[in-house]
Amino acid sequence: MKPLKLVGGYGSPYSRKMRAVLRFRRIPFSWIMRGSREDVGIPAVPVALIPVLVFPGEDGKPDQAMIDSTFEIKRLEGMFHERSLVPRDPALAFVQELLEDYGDEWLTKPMFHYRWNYAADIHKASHILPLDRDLNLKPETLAKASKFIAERQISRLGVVGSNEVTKPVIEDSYRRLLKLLDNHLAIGNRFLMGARPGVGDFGLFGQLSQLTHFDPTPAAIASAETPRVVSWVSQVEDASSLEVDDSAWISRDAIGQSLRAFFVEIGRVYAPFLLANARALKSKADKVECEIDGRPWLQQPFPYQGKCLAWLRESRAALGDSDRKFVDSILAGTGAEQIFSAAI
Ligand SMILES: N[C@@H](CCC(=O)N[C@@H](CS)C(=O)NCC(=O)O)C(=O)O
Repeated sequence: MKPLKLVGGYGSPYSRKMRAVLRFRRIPFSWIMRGSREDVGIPAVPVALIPVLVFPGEDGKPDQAMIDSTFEIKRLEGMFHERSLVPRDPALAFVQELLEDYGDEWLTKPMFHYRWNYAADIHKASHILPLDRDLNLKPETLAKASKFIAERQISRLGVVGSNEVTKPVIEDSYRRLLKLLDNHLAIGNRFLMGARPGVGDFGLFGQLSQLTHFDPTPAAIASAETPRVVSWVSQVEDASSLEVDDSAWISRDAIGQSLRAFFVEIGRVYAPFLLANARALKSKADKVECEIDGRPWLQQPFPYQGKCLAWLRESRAALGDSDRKFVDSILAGTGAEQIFSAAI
């Protein structure tokens, strides 16, 4: 098979997630920076998002392009069986899915918040992102592009719910996540669920690739407080040399307090958001208003995250009875169980 193409950006967490996935899975691909001179002949996708994954059309058929890292990973799972990111045990696979969703959909809030709130972070991202597409930009063009991107992104802070009131909620949730990942690694774990990475690891990795290595404010917090997490992120970025087999996944009885702490965190911040967002969408309200971590939360409803809640519920419902009971027993008392039990 010809190599796939991954079209994305260095500053895009989901692009970094997919690149790390392809590297770990040892699937041949070429990396194309969106908007660069190499970005030619890529089939159109329904929504202008990155990363775009392009599957070569064999036997003269046209290439096929798709978006959305979660579904890109699923398609790869169907095509390639070695070095899968999904445990064979359906209950553990579900737990990975929940962790991936939290990484993709909550951690993107701290990522976007830090990048477009603090002067040093705004300056770095707004100047480097245009150069990633064209290294030879003239200074005047770069100045215009930086101003444009900074203004556009800052105007979108409300879309992820970042404002003066929610700032401590978002920042505290980032610091807690760093601490609980640090603790999980410090007690001898290499990845979230054993000695091999799953979709959950890559979900966290995508956002952390920016938070701990690119954006100055959150990167300084990570190196000062949890250097182990900074190193973990470097290791997940390219885990192509890691040898794995099925025994590398943890068994059900090895799920301990350090992993359970992630579900407590999900219950604390992500669950109330997901539920309030779904209720706002259902009632066609123009705002999501709720309380998260003891503070008022206000943002625009986010239709995609309404779908995330529905997909999580479907996945749990599709489990066999004993697998569902096991998942419920892991989530019981963490707060994350509300995602599945609360009325919308
Ligand atoms: N759920 C999607 C999210 C993709 C996404 O939001 N990508 C951002 C960049 S990280 C994007 O393309 N935003 C539009 C833009 O930058 O113009 C995924 O997992 O791939």
